[in-house]
Amino acid sequence: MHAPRCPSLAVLGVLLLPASASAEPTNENAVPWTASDDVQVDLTAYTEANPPEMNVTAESRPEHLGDKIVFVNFDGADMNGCGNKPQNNCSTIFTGTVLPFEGDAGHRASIVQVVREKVAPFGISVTDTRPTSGDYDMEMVGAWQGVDPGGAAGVAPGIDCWDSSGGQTSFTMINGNAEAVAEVILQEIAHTWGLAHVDDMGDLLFPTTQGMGKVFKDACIQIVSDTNLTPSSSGCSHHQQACGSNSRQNSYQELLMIFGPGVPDTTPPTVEIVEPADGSQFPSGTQVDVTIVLDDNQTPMLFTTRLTLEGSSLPEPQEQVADYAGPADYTFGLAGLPDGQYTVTFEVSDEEDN
Ligand SMILES: [Ca+2]
Ligand SMILES: [Ca+2]
Ligand SMILES: [Zn+2]
Repeated sequence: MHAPRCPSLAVLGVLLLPASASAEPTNENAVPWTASDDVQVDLTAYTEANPPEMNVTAESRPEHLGDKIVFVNFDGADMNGCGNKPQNNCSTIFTGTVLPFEGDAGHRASIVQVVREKVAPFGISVTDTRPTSGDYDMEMVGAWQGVDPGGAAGVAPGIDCWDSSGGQTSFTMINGNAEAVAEVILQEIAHTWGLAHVDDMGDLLFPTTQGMGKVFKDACIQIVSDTNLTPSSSGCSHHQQACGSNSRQNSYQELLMIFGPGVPDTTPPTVEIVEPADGSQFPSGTQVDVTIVLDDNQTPMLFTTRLTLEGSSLPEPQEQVADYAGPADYTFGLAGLPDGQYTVTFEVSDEEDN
């Protein structure tokens, strides 16, 4: 069970009234309710078959946690051969249409969460919303319309020593689990920061998709020129500074040199119950639709949400914990409740347990 240290909270009181006057109060409480020993609380909204309705709130983000902004573009774009700057969807690699990523909001947020975790030590922030100004990298994540990428999982315009060219466009063409997609994103974008391929399956710069749980390793590793792992060297002086050699790379230390240390997200998320109003009363047997708005300083965000339903008709509070992508609003249908007075509480935490 997930227990947020400092959760954001929203509380709602709801009253279900009996349809007729025949319902007898069974205790001395002034609130009429029907007691039962086999209370069934049907939180249908929390089952996988009945996911809550989601409405994404599109706002201009992000808060800039680090100076380097990575924009993960899942929405597709028509690419133009105008260089490699993201601002006008420029790319010298591909000038066709990148299709929208075939993955829902939850999958997209899970991918970004993995990318965020792996760049957390460095001054880099990650968003799925295009910045309205300033310099940023753009990773196009999606299939190329009508083009077979020839087995390539991703592609970048080249090795940009010290990220001296600033923001650039690169591509991830595969789909799969969040870890697999995130690792391709990170390798392509790391090339546009100056990192070369290395001979270590545990490093994100290993030249194939073999291996899992890769990180930017804090170790000097042999640079290689191809997937046959042919030893090589690179002209970027950050290799020399980190490892005293042009033929070895310390991915972790070199990113720290280029971007500085990470800036943690300390801004807690917010949750607000917008429907129904506190103290609302409903006819007996009504499904009560509860709509919440989840928001955070970062987007996308995987929110961990805890719903608690307490009521005089329930032998004990009902509790459900689940993850939802946002910022967005969700509607939960509370159905099958006996008459009574209920309190619905939502607690929410962000990816950093704020
Ligand atoms: Ca660059
Ligand atoms: Ca936050
Ligand atoms: Zn590569």
